[in-house]
Amino acid sequence: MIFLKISLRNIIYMIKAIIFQIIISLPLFGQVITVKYGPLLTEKRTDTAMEKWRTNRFGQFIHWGLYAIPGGEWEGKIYTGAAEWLPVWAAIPSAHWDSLQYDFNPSRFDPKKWAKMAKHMGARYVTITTKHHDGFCLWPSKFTEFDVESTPYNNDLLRPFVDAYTEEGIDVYFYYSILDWHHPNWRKEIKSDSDQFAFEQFKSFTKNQLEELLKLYPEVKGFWFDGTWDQSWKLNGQFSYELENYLKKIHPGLIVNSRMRADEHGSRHRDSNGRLMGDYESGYERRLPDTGDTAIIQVDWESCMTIPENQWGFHKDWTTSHVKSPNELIEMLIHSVSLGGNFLLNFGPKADGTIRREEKRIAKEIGQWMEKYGEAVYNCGHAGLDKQDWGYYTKPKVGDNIYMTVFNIPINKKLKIRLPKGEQINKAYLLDRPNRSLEIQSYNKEISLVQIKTRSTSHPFVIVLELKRKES
Ligand code: FHN
Repeated sequence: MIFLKISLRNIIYMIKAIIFQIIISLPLFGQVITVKYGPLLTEKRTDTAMEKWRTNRFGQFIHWGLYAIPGGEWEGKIYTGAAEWLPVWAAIPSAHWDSLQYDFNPSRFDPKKWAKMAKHMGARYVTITTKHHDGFCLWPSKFTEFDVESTPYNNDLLRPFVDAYTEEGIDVYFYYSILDWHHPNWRKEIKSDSDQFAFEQFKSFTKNQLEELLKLYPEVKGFWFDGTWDQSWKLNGQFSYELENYLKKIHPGLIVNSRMRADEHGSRHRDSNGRLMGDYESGYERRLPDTGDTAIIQVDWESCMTIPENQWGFHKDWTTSHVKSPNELIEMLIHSVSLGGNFLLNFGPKADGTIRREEKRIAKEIGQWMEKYGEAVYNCGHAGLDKQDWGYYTKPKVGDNIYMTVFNIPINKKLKIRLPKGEQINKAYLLDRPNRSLEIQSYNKEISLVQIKTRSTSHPFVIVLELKRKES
């Protein structure tokens, strides 16, 4: 009897333990959480606008605003943090910061020069900060006085900017910060009814400004939202869902990044079931997916990158961190493309409207490289081959060729290639010397070697691989 009692208790205990195990492992078995305000679409977009976004691959990011005036320096002290966050680093009262608008006079702003520089660098799209976290607007907005119209410059900056870039054939995107340190109704958290009331006003302001931007600049291809990490915005999943839907209705083809959205459970970028919201993943800030993370090719994505360690707006002192070289930046670009992503490289113009010498030089060097090898970037994506130590494969959407962008040459000058079963190399040649084939050697059944002769170069270079099916 005792035996029976114990075993019954044990059985009940075991059943409880099993139920508990099942419950905790449900997410592993794909337990689905009900989400009403998740992605508008669950597949990659296939429309022309999104196809163009993918073809572009390389973009220029521009952070420009009042923060360019102090350039990271306040009352004689240099703050090494990001220049656009200076009001936080130096605890500057907002009235004091906002009065910088009376000093904003970019008299040397020549957007045609900017656009030409971007074009020569090889950028196919540009994303400019229309309003950053401090709330200052680069366009004359009906909904605030804290804009370019109330500066000594008193001219719309976005109109000539959009015209100049469009003329160069560069697609224009608008960065827009939801977070707004200037707006009286912005709330970080909703703690009371009055916060709720204020935030409702703020939501209308946001919607009005976005509509205004689309009306004034119908050429714009999309919005790049930022500053969406606070609880107030995350609690408004339904609103951001409806806003995305609405903006896309009034501006067909509009592209928005994943930062815009949270679902009704507060999950950002991806909904509570891991599905991407917005049209592309924009969480890769100053970082890239690991080269082995080929799962990322399931979605569209973009990495945005600074030239120094972490400076977006103009900072006077670039010596406080590592400044990436053109080769390092080219490698990041190719790394992105090899995993089917876009690369958005940031520039922080000065307050007078000119671009710093270092940025011009970097843009020029990248441009010289792109002119020669851009074929391995535009309209290219993941090649489906295992990455090797010499660099990255990319594959154009059209055609069968594969590009190998070489960053590291082995001492034996033989580049390893592991091919999928049934494939063999038909031909390999340097992209800039198509008439001379490179020697191919067999290493073993799966691996071939491409022999480089006396290549000595200070820049990465591209080899074209032509594959063919093995005869059986
Ligand atoms: O806080 C901003 C930062 O200043 C900059 O604009 C970057 C660009 O991706 N976004 C924010 C941080 O995520």
